[in-house]
Amino acid sequence: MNTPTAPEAVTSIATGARTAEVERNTAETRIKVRVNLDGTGKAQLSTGIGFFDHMLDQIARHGLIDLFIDCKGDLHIDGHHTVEDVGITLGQAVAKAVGDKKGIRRYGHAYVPLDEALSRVVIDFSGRPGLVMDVPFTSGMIGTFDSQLTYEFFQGFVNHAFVTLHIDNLKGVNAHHQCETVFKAFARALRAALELDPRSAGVIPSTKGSL
Ligand SMILES: [Mn+2]
Repeated sequence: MNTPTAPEAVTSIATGARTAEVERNTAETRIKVRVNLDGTGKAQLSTGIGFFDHMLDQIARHGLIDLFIDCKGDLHIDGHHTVEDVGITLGQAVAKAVGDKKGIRRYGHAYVPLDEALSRVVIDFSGRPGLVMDVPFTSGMIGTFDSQLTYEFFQGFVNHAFVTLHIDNLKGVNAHHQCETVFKAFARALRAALELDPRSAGVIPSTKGSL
């Protein structure tokens, strides 16, 4: 499913149960991602965009995913390729780590507040990419991060993790808070969906028999 298309060169190595490593190199970005879905939230992140690292850290911490991300991107242009391609590569890594989805809860949702801001994220490991996002950012830039790239990150992620993702920022005045509640809610929803359900151990959570 993750067949690379030129000019991308993608190499993926399965490193064991619920872990994965993906390397993705293009003329625009060179990215290495390692994930452990059953981690403790350890993160080592280097994208060259401080606020973006701060958001990826939320995914690790609140998703209880060990996350290594190194991206050398064309930041002399802007952050677009870096943020989008990290989303793509993280999506590839999560898809690889989750494998055939046997025993996972499949659905997850979370509401996360941060002071005046409140966001809701709902995820389904459906096997189909889909993103519905309604986040009325109150500011274009958050530090050196363009808030518009939040959409590009999640679009990249869903296209390669093959998930359905609904993201709504319900309240918020401060753009840093808006964005942080989105990433924290995403992390919590992800954790819930990926959790192994002891009542359906070894079962693929679909009446179709595959996802
Ligand atoms: Mn913050």
